Amino acid sequence: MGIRSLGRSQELPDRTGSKIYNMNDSTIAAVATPIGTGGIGIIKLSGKNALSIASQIFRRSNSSIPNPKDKNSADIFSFKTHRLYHGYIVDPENKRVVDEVLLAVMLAPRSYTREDVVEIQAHSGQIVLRYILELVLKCGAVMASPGEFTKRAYINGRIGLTQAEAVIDIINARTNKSLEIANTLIKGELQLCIEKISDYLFNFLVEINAAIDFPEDVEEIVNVDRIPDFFQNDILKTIQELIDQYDNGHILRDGIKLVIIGKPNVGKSSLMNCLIKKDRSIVTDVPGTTRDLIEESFSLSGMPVIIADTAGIHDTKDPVEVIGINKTKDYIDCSDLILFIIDGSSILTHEDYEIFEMINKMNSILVINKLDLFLGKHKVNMPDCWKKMPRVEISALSNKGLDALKGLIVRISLGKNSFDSQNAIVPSLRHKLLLDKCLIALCSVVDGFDRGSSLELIAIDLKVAIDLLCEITGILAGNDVIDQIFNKFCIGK
Ligand SMILES: Nc1nc2c(ncn2[C@@H]2O[C@H](COP(=O)(O)OP(=O)(O)O)[C@@H](O)[C@H]2O)c(=O)[nH]1
Ligand SMILES: [Mg+2]
Repeated sequence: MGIRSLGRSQELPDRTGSKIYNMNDSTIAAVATPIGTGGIGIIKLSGKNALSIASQIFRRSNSSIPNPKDKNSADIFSFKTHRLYHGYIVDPENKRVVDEVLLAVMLAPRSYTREDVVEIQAHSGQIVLRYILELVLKCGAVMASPGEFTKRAYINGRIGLTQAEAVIDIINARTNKSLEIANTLIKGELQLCIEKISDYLFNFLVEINAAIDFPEDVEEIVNVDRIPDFFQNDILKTIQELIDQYDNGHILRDGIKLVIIGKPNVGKSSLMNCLIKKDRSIVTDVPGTTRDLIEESFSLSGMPVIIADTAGIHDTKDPVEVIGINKTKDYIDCSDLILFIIDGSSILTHEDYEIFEMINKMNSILVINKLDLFLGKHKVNMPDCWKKMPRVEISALSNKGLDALKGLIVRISLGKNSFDSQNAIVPSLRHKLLLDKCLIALCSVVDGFDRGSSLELIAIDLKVAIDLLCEITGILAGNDVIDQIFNKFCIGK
């Protein structure tokens, strides 16, 4: 048996993730429901002292009148897990009843965070919820940071990182289709798929390392002379498919940003109102009515859309209009699709031409408005270069042509692909960028075998690929990445 040549083979990645976070000893608390008046508001506690903290302020109702002096009535430790108990929140300092509540204990590990959890369902009102939150903080809980409950679920191994990210997607889902995509991720299908690939690659790296370290012994056991078919066919193909799924499906989850632009009085605000089906923008025949940017969201064939009506672009010295026009120009740069609208019932002016120059080569649709005024009459005389733009004739006044415009927006945004949002695994942008890099590293592995590179070099690329996959699943995601992900959450989730 050969002597292990230390330092030559690639150090195997630590795939336990155990080093990343130390478990937190604190018990966290937050109001888990939105601020505002409503039916119920929930205060959530998680951590090893959740029960003892809650027991200091909760009095169980043995009768209809609470008896704050009755110490035994707060024996939360005897409560059955996952059951609701009726009682009262009592301020331990002045013994006053704060609210009538329902309380549930969810004992570890059968809870969202895998820690002991207490949920207090109070009446929803800012004052009462804040009062109860302050009481639990006084009794030893600490205020939860955004996403900390879900972060604990992840750290305690209940969910993978991609599933934790799906929780944000579920909260933010704006259409049924975006919800379907988030639900596939929360089931852990991406997590599982990436884990399977990285397990395979990990074992392959072990074999390569063995071949590097014990060249004489390993030949009979493993064959590392050529790339395995499974690697070439299945692994590379699956990663490529995941990347493609991002391109096909992310629009349905993330939505698109539309912007309506044009010179004054062409019907931008009228079109905005037609699309969102409400009178949001002021429509008048006075040029320069819309001076600021107006954003709204709506759903188009399951695709979440954010649309902006903008100030008409033209030469003006009015300082307010100038600010509005500059805002429009900035907004154009960060939008996915431009609706460039012109008045089809009148001749084009230098303002239309200037706008065309500004958006030429950008993703745009030419919307020729006021069809009711020019139907059957002369058509607007436009230069040939304009005709390359996809275009549609509409009347924002009578809603004519609106379905054609909507169809065009969907076709341009989603492409021709029919997409099964219920079953497709759609990685997020973070996953997709890591998968892109992983594919490059794996292609280098294939290339290395083709060119007969040394196993040491091949192992380096392979380890890079595994590390990138582990960054997706969270095993190797640094604290900054984890913090960035959870900072997108709201407090109380
Ligand atoms: N006849 C006709 N008038 C329209 C149409 N769309 C808008 N208008 C009118 O054009 C004027 C300017 O519309 P508005 O939406 O405020 O244009 P904006 O300045 O581009 O936002 C208003 O008097 C609208 O009623 C249309 O399709 N047909
Ligand atoms: Mg307007």
